[in-house]
Amino acid sequence: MIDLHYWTTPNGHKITIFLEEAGLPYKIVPVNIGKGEQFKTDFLAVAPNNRIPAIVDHDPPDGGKPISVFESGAILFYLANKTGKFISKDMRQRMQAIAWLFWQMAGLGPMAGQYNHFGHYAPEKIPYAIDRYRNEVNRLYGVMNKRLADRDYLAGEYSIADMASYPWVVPWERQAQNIADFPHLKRWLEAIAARDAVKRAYAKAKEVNPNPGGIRTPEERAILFGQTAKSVEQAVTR
Ligand SMILES: N[C@@H](CCC(=O)N[C@@H](CS)C(=O)NCC(=O)O)C(=O)O
Repeated sequence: MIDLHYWTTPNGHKITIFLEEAGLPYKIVPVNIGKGEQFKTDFLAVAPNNRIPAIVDHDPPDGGKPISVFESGAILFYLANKTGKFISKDMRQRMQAIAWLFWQMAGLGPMAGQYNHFGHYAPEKIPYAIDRYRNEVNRLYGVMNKRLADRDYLAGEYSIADMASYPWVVPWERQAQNIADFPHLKRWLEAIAARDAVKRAYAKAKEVNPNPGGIRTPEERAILFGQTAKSVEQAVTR
């Protein structure tokens, strides 16, 4: 059994998609990040960066004691290795999936996250920051669109690279992008959306958090946008 420490955000969806696709048994441990549950001692023991997602696999492939993994890219890589699914055994293909997984983790996720912050949450509208991140997300969409012009999925076959990127393209409107400008990306998005496992993953999110929709209250803002080294220090001594 796998415990999935999870909240209903793009990085969380990556892992429910994998688990549903692979048919692995899992139990969701909700971590409501708007309420500050990411600072609870039990969660920090598996996720020292106070960010979801994280997993604890009670049945690891080496037969040893439970293993915990944080960082969504590392979790996808771990699960792909554990199951032998959604990553090719062929070295060249495998490296494509890994490169695109890293690309999502280092590029699309952080840039779209920063756009979200400056475009939707920052108390002042700073045109330079908004333009910078909207343009960078636009460029990254262009990179994916070009990549998908002559192949179905980012690494050729459907893989963990697609599972990492898909939840970050679903909210394209909120990222001030127009999916119609990216026809290959649009086709890819629709193909993944049509998968039963992906539908199940998003349905699971609704069960866990029937009222999603971002950061609304001053308390939520303080928890999510007021973090410094002190937040981490205080959390471990709680
Ligand atoms: N690089 C991390 C990023 C995870 C991340 O940013 N998670 C957000 C939700 S999508 C979170 O837990 N935020 C809690 C917080 O900011 O305190 C990963 O991919 O796992």
